Amino acid sequence: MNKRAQIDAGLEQSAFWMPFTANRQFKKNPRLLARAEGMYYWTADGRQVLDGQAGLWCVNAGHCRPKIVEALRRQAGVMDFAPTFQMGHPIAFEFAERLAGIAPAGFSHVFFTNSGSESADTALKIALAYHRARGEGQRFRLIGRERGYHGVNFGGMAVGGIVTNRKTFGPGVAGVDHIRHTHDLSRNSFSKGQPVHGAEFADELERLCALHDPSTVAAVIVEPVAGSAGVLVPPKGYLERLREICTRHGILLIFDEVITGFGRLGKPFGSQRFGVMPDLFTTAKGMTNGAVPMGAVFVNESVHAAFMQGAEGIELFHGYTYSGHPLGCAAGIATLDTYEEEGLLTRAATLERHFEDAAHALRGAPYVIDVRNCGLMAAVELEPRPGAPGKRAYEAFLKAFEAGVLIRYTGDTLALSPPLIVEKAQIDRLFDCIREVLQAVK
Ligand code: PXG
Repeated sequence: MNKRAQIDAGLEQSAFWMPFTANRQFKKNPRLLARAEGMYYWTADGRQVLDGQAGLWCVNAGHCRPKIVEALRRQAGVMDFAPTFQMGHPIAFEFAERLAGIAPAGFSHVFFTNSGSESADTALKIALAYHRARGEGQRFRLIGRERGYHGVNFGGMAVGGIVTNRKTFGPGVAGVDHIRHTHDLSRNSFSKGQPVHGAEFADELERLCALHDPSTVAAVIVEPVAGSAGVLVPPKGYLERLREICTRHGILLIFDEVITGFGRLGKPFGSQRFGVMPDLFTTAKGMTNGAVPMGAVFVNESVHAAFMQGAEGIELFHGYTYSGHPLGCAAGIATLDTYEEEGLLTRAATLERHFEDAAHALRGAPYVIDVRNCGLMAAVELEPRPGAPGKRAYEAFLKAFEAGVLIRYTGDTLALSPPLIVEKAQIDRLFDCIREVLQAVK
């Protein structure tokens, strides 16, 4: 069956096993996007849809930006692929240099991956290998956080803390533990920006260090703002305290900046927004504006230096066929050009107040039990429908889509993360649409 005929006939027999999707439900009633430009998608049947989630938290400069499209076209005709194992090609070096150039001071090197999941697993492996290189191979424990999301590969799944993503896949990686999440509705609901209460949740790390002995702990990984779990903003003082405990015990602190990187919080990276520096951080998504799957792990000079000692030879037995892929690098360089020309890595800061006011104006709307925000990320948490958790948010998502607005939902939380080119009127439309939709859901 050709594509058009299959779409006309419905997708129920389609070969595509869709990720993180209720396949049978979706295929009975598909929602197909066919085209995109700037702040908008167009559906296969020609409706315009405002993108309130930057694709999947990745299209930070908006869709189909001319420079990126042109760079991809050009590179595809010049060199499609070249190995980066024992060989090199110039734009991989150029892109790494450009990335280091916008990173916080001291982050001198990047390791290329193809996704956020690969970045998470790469960062964890670098952390383990780092300690071993320094004669501390007994540091094998990895600590994550409840409700954390670090992708779906074994390492990231193990340190992640979203139950549904873990429960079906066996015991996972040995030596992993978790600190508690920072969500505290009873004390912090309707916080604007960083909540006031909860810095003490970081002390759980101290408790785990006492339990396992700190000399066995290699790394702690957290998202500066937890995205997938529903935009959980770190309480004031919390990240500082994590940093202090890690430093005191010689534990590496990894920030997962797959969502918070590339301008989402009003600075190039979340660490800069919060003024707390990790030792390594992971990125993907906005790195190529979502145009090519690509990620990177940034490491600071002292972590990198630990590998560059001793006899010469392969310093890290790790890498992917597509690490530093020419198309990804071309798209990435054009993405950074676009970000820089349009000031997008800091634009969220200038819109944050408007976005915050628009989000918090939903306080008092039906079912809204919390609104939280940071940079151009916001969440509207709904009271779950009794006996049917998640259903209300799902219905809100469907109705918003019918009304021409694309928003994410996770559990009973609606999440907003528009492209960073968003205009104030479009921010208003996003939240107005949610208000209307909430009047209509049951
Ligand atoms: N770390 C973080 C913090 C992420 O948000 C990943 C790692 C994994 O990235 P890849 O590229 O392997 O998918 C992510 C991905 C959502 C949603 O709306 C979030 C992500 C992916 C899909 C949906 O909750 N984040």
